[in-house]
Amino acid sequence: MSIIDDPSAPTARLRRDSSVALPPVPGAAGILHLGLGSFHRAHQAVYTAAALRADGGEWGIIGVASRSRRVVDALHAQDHLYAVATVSPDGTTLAIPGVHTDSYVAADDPARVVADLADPGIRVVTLTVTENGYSFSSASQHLDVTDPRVRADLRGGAPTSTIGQLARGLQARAAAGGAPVSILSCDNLLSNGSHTEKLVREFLQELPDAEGADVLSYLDRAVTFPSSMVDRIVPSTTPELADRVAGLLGVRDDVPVPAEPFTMWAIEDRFAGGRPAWEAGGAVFTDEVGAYEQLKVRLLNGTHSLIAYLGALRGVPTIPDAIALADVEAAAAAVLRGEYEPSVTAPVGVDIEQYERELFARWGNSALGHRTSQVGSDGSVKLGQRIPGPIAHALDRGEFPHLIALTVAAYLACIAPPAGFDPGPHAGAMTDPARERLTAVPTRGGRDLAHRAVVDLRLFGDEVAHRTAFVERVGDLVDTIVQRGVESAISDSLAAAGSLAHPST
Ligand code: CS2
Repeated sequence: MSIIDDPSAPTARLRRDSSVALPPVPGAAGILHLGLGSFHRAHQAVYTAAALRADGGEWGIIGVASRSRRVVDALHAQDHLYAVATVSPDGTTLAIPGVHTDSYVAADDPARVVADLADPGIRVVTLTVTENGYSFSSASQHLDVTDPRVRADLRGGAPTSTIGQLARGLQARAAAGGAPVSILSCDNLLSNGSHTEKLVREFLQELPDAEGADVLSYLDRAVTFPSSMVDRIVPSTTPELADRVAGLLGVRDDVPVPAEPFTMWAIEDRFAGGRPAWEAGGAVFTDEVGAYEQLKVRLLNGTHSLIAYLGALRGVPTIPDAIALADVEAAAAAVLRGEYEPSVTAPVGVDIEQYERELFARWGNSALGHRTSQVGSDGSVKLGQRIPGPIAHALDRGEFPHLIALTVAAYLACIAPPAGFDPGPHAGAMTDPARERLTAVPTRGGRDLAHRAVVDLRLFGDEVAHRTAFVERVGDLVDTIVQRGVESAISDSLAAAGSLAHPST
């Protein structure tokens, strides 16, 4: 029975005057956050709550959603309170971070984003806008100045792209006195700080000198872009979770966030205008963020992509369902240990073997219900972060990354299925910004499709485009998936990689 039909279900909303244990009202906002999705609310918000408990300070968060009103409306109706539900097979525990002071939708009030960025009270700007939110062209490896939103932002008016918002906001901040500020990317990108800085600078360099030059020298003086590695599996919220949370809280929360127990945040400690004591929540401040990012983006995210595409093609809805299939688990173990691990150097104090064991337990968290379609979405931008380094690393050592080739083939079979091939509903539910470009012209066979994706569209950058044997292998594996089924493609790849069909976990 849904709670809506249950007469004993709570109808009052979670609010400051609810009789549940609540954190104190946060101090004034010192953080502006772009991307008010579930991940931010289950990750940074939780660390910020711990920092405020331990150290106080004016580090409340103003949350900005790009277009969707759902979360913003609910937060306004709930005094900006919501629950984070930590979900595992052992049960569900709730925490209410209560760190947001305000929220709004950028599309409704684009000028306010610029004004908030210029406000000297804001000293840290954080981003979770996904890999797809940076207007980065994998083909040119620069800011995508052909993107209509970037072009409009360059012409003037209130900006709508994230990079445009940051650049125009920093321009306004420089003009308003130039208070120091840090921009902290919390997305799964390698070197996410310098990546963001490069794109913001490229935007400013496109402006006429009179407009851009002062801002660039302000950036040199008073703005930093630390890198950070973020990690916590956060699936989409479901009505079932909202029911469970209402049952536990005794009041209704329309926007609870489910998350796994594991959480990690490694941050470069370069903050121009101060920062919250996030270490109180367990964040690690380190000079080795690059090593943490590589470890996470390759071992966790790269393998996650393979599990998602193979799982979807095998017809299963969730990551735990997928990893429970023996051949998918074997493929995950083979790509993780044989193709990703050799390409990374573990940060000091991180035990790779333990990290890997934990990964299998995390993917297997059946209570979480993380969907294959969610992890498989936006593969064209996600894989560009996850696979190029490991492909080059393997090929340059005379080895062949068979399971990474399978990842790309399975991705293509899901997103651009060749005529007559039905990849199933979970692949159909995946969204991807390259779907149209991939399917605009009919392709003749797997090699043609692989060539279009990797060489013509440069989805994974220049380096991979020149690895002809890799591109051909991807194409052949697409043909195998289409003609003989994904199970055959998995067993061929495992055999070629010299792995057993049984995982060694
Ligand atoms: C996932 C990530 O959707 C995806 O591509 O690989 O969102 C993953 O769950 C997180 O990065 C875990 O920290």
